[in-house]
Amino acid sequence: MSERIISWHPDPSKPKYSLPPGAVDAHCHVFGPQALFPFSPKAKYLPGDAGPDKLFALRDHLGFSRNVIVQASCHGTDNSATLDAIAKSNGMARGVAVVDPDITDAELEALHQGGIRGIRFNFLKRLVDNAPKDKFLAVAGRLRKDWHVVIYFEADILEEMKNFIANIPVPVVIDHMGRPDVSQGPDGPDMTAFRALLDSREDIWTKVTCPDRLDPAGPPYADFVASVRPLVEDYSNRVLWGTDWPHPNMQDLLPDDGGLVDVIPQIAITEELQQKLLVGNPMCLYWPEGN
Ligand code: 0GY
Repeated sequence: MSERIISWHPDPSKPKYSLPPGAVDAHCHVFGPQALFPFSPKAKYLPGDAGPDKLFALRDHLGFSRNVIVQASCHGTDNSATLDAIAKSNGMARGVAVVDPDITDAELEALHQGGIRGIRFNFLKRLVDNAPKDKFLAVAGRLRKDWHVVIYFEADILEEMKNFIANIPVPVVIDHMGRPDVSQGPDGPDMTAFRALLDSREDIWTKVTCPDRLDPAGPPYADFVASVRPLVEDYSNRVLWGTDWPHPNMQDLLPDDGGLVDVIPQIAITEELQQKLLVGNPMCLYWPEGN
């Protein structure tokens, strides 16, 4: 693996939709820069540099106020790049780490001081070599009660995730709704199973993100909108939104971030829903102390 992949749009459009003041991009990443923060030897992709300067320029271009930076798999369990970006944000970024389950309590506390508020368990075989549920549960049991766990899995393993999720002792955030097949529609088997999971605990949140990944038909992402709008309405206090910039592994599509923002008013059709999705809900999880 030597070629460094560029997966983000070179010139994203300005969204037509105006984000509410204080809007949080609650799912984004940084890559490197490699010279300062080398990628993991176990990385499954080797991206170009997409550091905090580029992330914060995009934040301002789109009209967001804050970022939640999720440690990407290409950096393994070394969270230095994520922590560096948070440190450069003037308090306007917080993060989600990926940790070795043997991490010490002191190291977890240091992550908290660095702005981390949760850890991510990634179950995608194309991104990680293994996902040991027993070790994940053990470390989840040692987290601060004001942290949460972010879980990334695909719809085909939802059933086998249920017991694991039921045993996590802190709130749970599911990335990209567990990647349903949105072409099945809002009442299809994938969305029905995902709703049942949300109904199993009141503290399961989800990111209603990634029309670009979930709807291969592309803009205007009609299947994504039809499937996700009812979810936003029925679980309005538990949904989050993010750009997913710099869009790991999306080099064949280069999603236009402005176009992605313009999907928001189609899935959250009232100002009240938009306020919860973009401000109230992410602030509750990541800045519970307020502004
Ligand atoms: C995402 C999706 C992907 C990648 C990662 O950590 C990662 O590398 O999460 C993916 O390839 O689907 O949410 O960023």
